[in-house]
Amino acid sequence: MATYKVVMVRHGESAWNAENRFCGWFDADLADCGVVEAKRAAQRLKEKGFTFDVAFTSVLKRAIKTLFYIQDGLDLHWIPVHKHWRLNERMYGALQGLNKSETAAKHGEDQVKIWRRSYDVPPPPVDKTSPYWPGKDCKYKYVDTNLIPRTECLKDTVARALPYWHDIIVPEIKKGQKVIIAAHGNSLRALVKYLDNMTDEQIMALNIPTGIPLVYELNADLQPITHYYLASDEEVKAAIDKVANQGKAK
Ligand code: DG2
Repeated sequence: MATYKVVMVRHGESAWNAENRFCGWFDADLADCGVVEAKRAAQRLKEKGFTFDVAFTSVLKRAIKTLFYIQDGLDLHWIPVHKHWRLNERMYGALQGLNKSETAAKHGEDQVKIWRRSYDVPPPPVDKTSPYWPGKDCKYKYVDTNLIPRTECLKDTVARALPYWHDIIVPEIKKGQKVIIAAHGNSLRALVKYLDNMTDEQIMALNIPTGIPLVYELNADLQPITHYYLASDEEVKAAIDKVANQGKAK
């Protein structure tokens, strides 16, 4: 019997997901289809009777807007929303802005898979003179610049997301608050790796689809009992395959 339920959702498809570009900390907006996915996520949650007391998201608008569409669909505009850079997407370094298929054609699909899915190999770092370096972005003006990454592997994302999970999210869960987390493919992979105690090899095969709520049922010690997506198996498989295939050369 689950003591707690936590819902995670990757934002709906962003403009850069639609263009198949590495996005990372670039603040891409939702694509039109991403808005549809976000509204559908709200509908899926409503159909299953979910409601929330508190929400957590990143400081990137694709996740913030997805969360808002979910709040809108559930008439939960009033709940507290906590936004934090520690839930941001993995910093994709010098790959940000590049097309994933073109990068695979240039460097090989194996190399792109390493950059996308290996646990501890980061992409090349972004140059501090690049427009994609977030160090001068006002979103991060209260963040110690030494904490703003120039690149991250998933291990780095785990290291910066977990303190937020433990210090900020877990106390809310333990108070009995119903929690939703709207974040990103890799910041959610970081949480899932931790929760499911996945090995560095197992996490390589995990792809999280856009806009489909993922429910984790936890026991009193916050150990996962089960998890499931709020969509049919076929729909989830197609959405996961779509993410996995983004790194293939065309
Ligand atoms: C994607 C994840 O992040 O890309 O940064 O390109 O979840 O914010 O759309 P998101 C990006 P992959 O790791 O799946 O290539």
